[in-house]
Amino acid sequence: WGGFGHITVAYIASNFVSDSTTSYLQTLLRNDTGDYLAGVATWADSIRYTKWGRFTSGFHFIDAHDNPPTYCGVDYDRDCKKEAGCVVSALQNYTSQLLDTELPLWRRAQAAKFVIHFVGDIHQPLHTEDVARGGNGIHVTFEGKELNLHHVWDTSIAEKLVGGIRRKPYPFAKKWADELTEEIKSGKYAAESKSGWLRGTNITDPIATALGWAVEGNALVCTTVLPEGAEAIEGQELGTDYYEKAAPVVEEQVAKAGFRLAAWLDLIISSLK
Ligand code: DCM
Ligand code: DCM
Ligand code: ZN
Repeated sequence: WGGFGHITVAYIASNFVSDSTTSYLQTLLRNDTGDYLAGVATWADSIRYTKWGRFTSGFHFIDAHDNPPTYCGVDYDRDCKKEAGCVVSALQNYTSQLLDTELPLWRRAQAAKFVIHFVGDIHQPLHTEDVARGGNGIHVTFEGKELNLHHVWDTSIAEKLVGGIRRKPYPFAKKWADELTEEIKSGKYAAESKSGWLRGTNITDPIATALGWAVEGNALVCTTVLPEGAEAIEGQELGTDYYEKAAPVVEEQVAKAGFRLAAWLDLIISSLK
């Protein structure tokens, strides 16, 4: 996601974490305000193009070698690069660093920042797809603007849905997060979030947990991102029909990411005591 999506995911998570998780992470991240998660949610993107942070650039996604829209699917052994890693192995690695109380606090704070970011990214369907480098090589127009499909899913759909995100990302993300939090608690996501969103979440098996999230997002590549394949949209305006199917998917993936991030952080922090 672009910055706005990541900040929204973090605010949703802050609405669901337990009080002890909140105070633990506020101390670790040295921020005792309500922005302690949102304020670090985009840090991983800010370092990936720096010299020291280059090794993390492959951690934001997993390149599923499937064949949308005919076949979607993620296979950890096939798709997670052995040298560079992927978002699934990165979540496992930084979860274990956050759990490791022998590590210096600065390392564990850094691990927390990576976990907060990567739980967001793994829910962006095009971060679980190899085709055209996650859609970066698919050129489209959206509301007349020439963009690539990855950017449309990272940023443009949310921006059209919410508005104002360039001017004031934090307050607008907070407002969207509070709306999605209500939908999770008692609105359109209430039933499914309680029954299904945390199924398969297992702190003793971060790879299986993250892979489950990746598989679910990747299936959306076949149904909603590329329902007629890449050739059908290359060079085309995406249009109202496309947007009206995509926007609810972006919204639900952001909501799920925030809810699951809260559960994941609770599982990590509660197992430290
Ligand atoms: N980004 C950055 N530095 C760059 C290029 C992009 O920090 N040189 C950030 C800005 C966007 C994000 O990367 O918020 C795009 O997210 P991703 O590219 O992870 O989807
Ligand atoms: N990306 C992806 N899958 C790839 C390559 C890149 O999801 N195979 C994501 C990472 C960034 C965005 O696309 O969020 C832009 O990547 P880059 O800056 O590497 O062009
Ligand atoms: Zn990212």
